[in-house]
Amino acid sequence: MGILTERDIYTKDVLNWKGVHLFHYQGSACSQKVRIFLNMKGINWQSHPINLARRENTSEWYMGINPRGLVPALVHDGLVIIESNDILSYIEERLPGPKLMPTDRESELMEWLRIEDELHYDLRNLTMRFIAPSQVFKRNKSKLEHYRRTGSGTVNGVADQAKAVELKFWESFLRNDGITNEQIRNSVGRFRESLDRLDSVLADQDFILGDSITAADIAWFIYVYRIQLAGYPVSKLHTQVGRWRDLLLKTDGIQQEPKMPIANLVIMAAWKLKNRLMRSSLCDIAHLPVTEVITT
Ligand SMILES: N[C@@H](CCC(=O)N[C@@H](CS)C(=O)NCC(=O)O)C(=O)O
Repeated sequence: MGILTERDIYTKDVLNWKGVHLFHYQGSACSQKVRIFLNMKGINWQSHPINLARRENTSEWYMGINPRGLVPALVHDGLVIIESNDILSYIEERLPGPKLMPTDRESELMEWLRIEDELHYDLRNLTMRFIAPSQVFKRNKSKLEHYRRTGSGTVNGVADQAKAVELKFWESFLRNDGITNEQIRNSVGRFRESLDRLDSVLADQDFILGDSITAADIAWFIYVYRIQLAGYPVSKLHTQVGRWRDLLLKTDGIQQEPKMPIANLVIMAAWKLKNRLMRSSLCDIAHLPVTEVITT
């Protein structure tokens, strides 16, 4: 589980914090997942917004809490937990509220969460190509150098491989001036394969593990919502997934969370119009046969 050791943490103040604190960003998919989880459990938590657009996630202070410089991060009674799926497991085990990770279906649940986590960079690719122009996301060399140097660089006391992967992602982004068409096609292909699998599971039941909502639904809902915003025609390609998404959208505790900030929606609408006119929408690039009307 992603509980950090004291050696990993440079911002020592948080070690004295009591209660539940979440570092998060409104438009971050992983933050949305954790917020929904906390909402559905009825847990009171203190909000610490980290503005990714202003790069607050790479400040010395925040990198002293999460050495990866990513949101979300949870602080509970002085313990720091990173990685959204580990945060869900921690909350499920240690905090009160209705159970959302059934132990009798643990291996299935963990398998869905593992696939979701593996697709995280694919989700990023689609977000950073179709939700806003690449300029919005780009970090120049000196920003990357600052990121490399900041924070402990360790997780559980050992050099953090995940930070190296982050750096590699951003170096590729800089080199290619954004996300390439080939990356998009690969990411769409991987999503399509997983959503086909999800579609067949949902043909016989309302939710991923059966009749009630679990962490698997929350995690996958956020991804499905996001790729649809990016222009992936969810309902056209995966009818059952579309039906399930609509059901979850009507559920208390979920509705508000995936919404993008208004300013981001305006940028996204203009960017999508341009992409559509230039024939470089997600469907054009990934050669998908259909387009979908996007709901926000
Ligand atoms: N595997 C991590 C991924 C976290 C992640 O990549 N978070 C994104 C937002 S969804 C982030 O903080 N990005 C930092 C950036 O854009 O600089 C998790 O599940 O928590």
